[in-house]
Amino acid sequence: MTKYQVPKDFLWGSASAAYQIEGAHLEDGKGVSNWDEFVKIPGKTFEGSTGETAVDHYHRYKEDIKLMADMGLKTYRFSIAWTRIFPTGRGEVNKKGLEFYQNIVDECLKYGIEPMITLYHWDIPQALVDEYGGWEGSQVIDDFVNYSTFLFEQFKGKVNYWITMNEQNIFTSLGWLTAMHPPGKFDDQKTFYQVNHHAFLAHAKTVIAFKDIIPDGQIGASFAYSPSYALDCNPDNAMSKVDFDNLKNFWWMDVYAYGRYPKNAMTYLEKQGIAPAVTKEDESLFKKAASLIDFMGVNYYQTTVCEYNDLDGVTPYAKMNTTGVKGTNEQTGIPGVYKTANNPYLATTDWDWTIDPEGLRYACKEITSRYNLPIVISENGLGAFDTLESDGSIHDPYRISFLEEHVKEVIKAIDEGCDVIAYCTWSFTDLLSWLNGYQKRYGFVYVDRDEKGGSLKRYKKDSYYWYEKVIETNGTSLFE
Ligand code: GCO
Repeated sequence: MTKYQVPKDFLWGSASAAYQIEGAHLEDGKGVSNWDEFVKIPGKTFEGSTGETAVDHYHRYKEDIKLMADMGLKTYRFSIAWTRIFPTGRGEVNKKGLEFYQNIVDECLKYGIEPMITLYHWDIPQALVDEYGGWEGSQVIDDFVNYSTFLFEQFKGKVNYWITMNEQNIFTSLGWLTAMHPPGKFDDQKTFYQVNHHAFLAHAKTVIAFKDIIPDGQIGASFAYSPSYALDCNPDNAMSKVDFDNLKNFWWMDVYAYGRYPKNAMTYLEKQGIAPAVTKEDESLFKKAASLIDFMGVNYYQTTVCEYNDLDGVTPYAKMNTTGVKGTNEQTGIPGVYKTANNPYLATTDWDWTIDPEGLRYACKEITSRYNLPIVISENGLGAFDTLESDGSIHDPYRISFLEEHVKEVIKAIDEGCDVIAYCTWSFTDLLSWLNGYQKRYGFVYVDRDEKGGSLKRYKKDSYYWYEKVIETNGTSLFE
């Protein structure tokens, strides 16, 4: 392979999630999810934004997928809402809900777009939360496997790429540690680790069942990976990086890829009495699933910097990445990237997320060297304020710069031996940001709406045409 080329069958894609795009939150028999309830709590979402309408993908999926086809998109990653299939989590199937996703898959296949299905993107049936606490109850494992295997049977022969969990580290952290996501619990560490253990078991049993139903399919989990850098060469800071990685990164990726928890982190949690109870059967399920997964999914947005925590000297804490970040205006020309007043060298998004394109190559190389697994970059994108011009155009050079810098790093990672098989931007159309409403736009396609509604009309941004060219030239246009 000559330098800076990607395999001809590389999957240039884009991603979405059911609750963030579909709307029709109670239409055609769909059941109530935890998010349908959570958004009703005053103050939890930006200006009370909800996914009740979202960007109406439920009714406009043909138009959206046609826009994907016109772009030349190779894969579309989307999630299935559990409550459209089983409105109360299990039992009678909602045929209209199933039909919606069959139509999406058929529409993709009509244009030669590879469907990539995420089984769980944070919207658990409220009925299961009411019945046994959702992810807190061990029954969720069998209910999730029942839901997943039903879908495998429905889509075998049509859908080859599957993701079990989307950002398990995020939905559990925000749900049980920060109260920002359902069920809105704060610092409930012991439950947090037990909930994760249930999710790991649900993932493992699903992977094992998958290989019996779709043996030639590809399956993995998507982890929100923020690679860590030690603040400097001070051994205390280097050690805090090791501790941070074991507790905040490898805690998930080691279970997915090795089938076991990282030992140092487990020891640390056991000393605090908050470690999950792991049976021999659990361990053998984890190991079997780890031997079967086909890729590591990575949602990448930023890196973090680790410094010794002189408060208690044990729990590492991550600081905003204030060093070594090249994303300053001058170097990447990303006008939308602001430097905060107290961190003149910090390059961040409008929501203070560090911009560090090389961090994505770091992530790919770390995964390759630690796990030697193929990689699906299942999310990477820039949430920003976009402006719809009077002529219907949207000029988003900051998004083009952000994506260009990151895609170049992916191509360099491939050149250095990383087996990256797909790159999915977040997101194709603008959509609902869980906590930041509709103002935080990620799409190649602008959707005319704000927190109060809108025409929902679609408009191609400049970045749409940019990505069309990248796909057409299989990435070589970036190095011309
Ligand atoms: C946001 C986030 C989300 C996530 C995605 C996680 O701003 O709300 O960026 O959109 O990226 O849902 O998988």
